[in-house]
Amino acid sequence: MTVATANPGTEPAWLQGALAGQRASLARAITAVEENTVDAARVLQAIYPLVGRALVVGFTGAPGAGKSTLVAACITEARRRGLKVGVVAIDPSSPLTGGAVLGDRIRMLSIASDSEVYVRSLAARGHLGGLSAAASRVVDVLDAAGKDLIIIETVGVGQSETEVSGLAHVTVLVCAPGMGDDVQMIKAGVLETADVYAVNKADLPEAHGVIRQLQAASHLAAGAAPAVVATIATTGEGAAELLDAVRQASAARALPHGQERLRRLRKTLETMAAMELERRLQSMDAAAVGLVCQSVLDGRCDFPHAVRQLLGRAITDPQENT
Ligand SMILES: Nc1nc2c(ncn2[C@@H]2O[C@H](COP(=O)(O)OP(=O)(O)OP(=O)(O)O)[C@@H](O)[C@H]2O)c(=O)[nH]1
Ligand SMILES: [Mg+2]
Repeated sequence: MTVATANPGTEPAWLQGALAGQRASLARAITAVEENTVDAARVLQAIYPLVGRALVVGFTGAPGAGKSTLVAACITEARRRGLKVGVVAIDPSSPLTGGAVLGDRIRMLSIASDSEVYVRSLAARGHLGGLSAAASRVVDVLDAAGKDLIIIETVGVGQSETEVSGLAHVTVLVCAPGMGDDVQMIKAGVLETADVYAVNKADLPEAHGVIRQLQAASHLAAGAAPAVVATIATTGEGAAELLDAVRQASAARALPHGQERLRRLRKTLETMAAMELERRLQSMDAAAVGLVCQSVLDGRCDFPHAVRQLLGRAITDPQENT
């Protein structure tokens, strides 16, 4: 068995470039882990010693609330503070609102040419091991590449969003007035998973009502009451306060670097092991599986035992041990 080396300095130039945060090399490393190409194992081996330093923030909220605009404003503010920023945008062009993709918003700003800002969009479908697993590996590459702040922008309010916000240390729920996403209408569970509420479009008069509702809702939270921050993403107002609130919320949850690194490595290894097990189960000898099924039907074998037999076969089948 060959093991990719983890010694710094022995990696190919593109991988060293990626770890140094160079844009083109970073793109190659991210594609490798996103699409699980032949380079993936080598990239993963190189990054995990370095993972666990970045602050990871998820932005969620209804389509059109202004997430992309607000993320762009927060990037500008973070750069003002000297932070290196990575962004993972999940399916950023919502068909519901036709909202501009994050990339478009960023192209309009001075951060477009900033080499310390790296933005990557992930399609919502078609990832090995699922979207959140792919997003998690991409976040880890950005972390290893020295980004201080990594922002994940998700779409809508759904399963994938909840999953993806689970990758973040801090989740910001972006609300806006007049979009049918009044507090009562925000899907159950979403308010509770957020650590900070951003009331965007605070230039609109109806924003006051949303702020009041969220302030009331924040006191119902089980843990620390989420901060409610008013923002006007189009002008950047409130972005500094929002980043301050995020920083404050993160203080309560930060793990020491070593522990965080282990937690993230474990997550990736578990995903990859599950993917490999799935692949082996799918490609198992049909006759052998048939025998196990038959023994269940005949009452010679109970379910837990049958499951253990399948798992045992999947792991030890010599055909699969290549
Ligand atoms: N008045 C006002 N409009 C804003 C503000 N922030 C964003 N918008 C507008 O709201 C619309 C939607 O903004 P996006 O940033 O695309 O919203 P989004 O939440 O990313 O949308 P999806 O990606 O489609 O879910 C755009 O037309 C923005 O210009 C704000 O603070 N005030
Ligand atoms: Mg968007």
